[in-house]
Amino acid sequence: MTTLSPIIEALREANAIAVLTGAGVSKESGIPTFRDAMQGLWAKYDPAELATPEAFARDPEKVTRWYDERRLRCSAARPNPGHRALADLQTWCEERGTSFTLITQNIDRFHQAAGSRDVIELHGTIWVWRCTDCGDEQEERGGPFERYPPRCACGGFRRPAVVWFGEMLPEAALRRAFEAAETCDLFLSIGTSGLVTPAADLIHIAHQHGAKTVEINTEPTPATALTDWALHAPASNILPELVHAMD
Ligand code: BJW
Ligand code: ZN
Repeated sequence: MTTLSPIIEALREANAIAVLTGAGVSKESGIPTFRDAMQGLWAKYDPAELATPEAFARDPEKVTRWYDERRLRCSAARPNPGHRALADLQTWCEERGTSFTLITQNIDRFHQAAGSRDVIELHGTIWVWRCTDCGDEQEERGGPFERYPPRCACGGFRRPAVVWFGEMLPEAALRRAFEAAETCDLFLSIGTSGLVTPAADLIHIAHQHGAKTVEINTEPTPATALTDWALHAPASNILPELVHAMD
């Protein structure tokens, strides 16, 4: 396993840093990763079969109950030291005039709660629910819904404003993410399995454009082979160590 010192040096020397995060970053906040999410009553389902427009059309009650359970779990959870270290890294970059872009696939908004600014959300957020008839969006921070699916004032069903399989990612977010991957000189991929595109393409794009790449994950991933440095450890341990060693 790589030691921290070459990565610290690369962070210090970079002019533009881009970071992509996935579910592993929120794991130590008590949020199961996407592939761990099927617990209790949900154990018999495949997450890829609930996170689709087809599943919602077939059984909107089941799909919205699953998402609401996850929303309430996020309500009870807090950002962890890994999220806070990334917010500190952004501040460190701003003070030195280094460009910093945080791109996340997570829908929990823990990066923002930890103090990160201008986060690019590729897969939307579980806190906003959109009417499938009139498009009205509402932030939902309260307790469980009264009925499933929740209804809009117009009578339409509300769904979480997340991106399901087969749906397009928000255009502006995706454009900014590609631009950051193309122009950075250091790309960090943290806590993501690298199985879901187009997010999984970003590290390859950064690599093709000459950026150095770092992976932080408890397990190797398909992207490990192309990374310059791989740290196989929990993000909530390694990120504070890495960022605080830079002071
Ligand atoms: C730790 C740790 C610790 C643990 N510290 N690490 C064939 C047919 C149809 C479509 C496709 C197809 N082939 C490809 C596609 C495209 C499809 C896709 O990629 N499918 C693959 C599964 C094959 N992508 C899409 O459909 C996207 N849209 C799109 O491409 O539009 C154009 C298009 C349309 C139609 C056809 C073709 C193209 C949309 C993707 C949307 C993904 N949405 C989800 C659900 C969001 C809402 C929700 O949460 O329910 O986003 S899926 C899910 O995966 C979620 C995540 O953001 C995303 C990524 O997961 P992530 O974050 O990597 O988590 P995990 O759980 O996979 O991994 C956790 C990692 O953490 C692991 O590596 C652990 O080791 C590690 N870890 N603890 C550090 N403590
Ligand atoms: Zn409506």
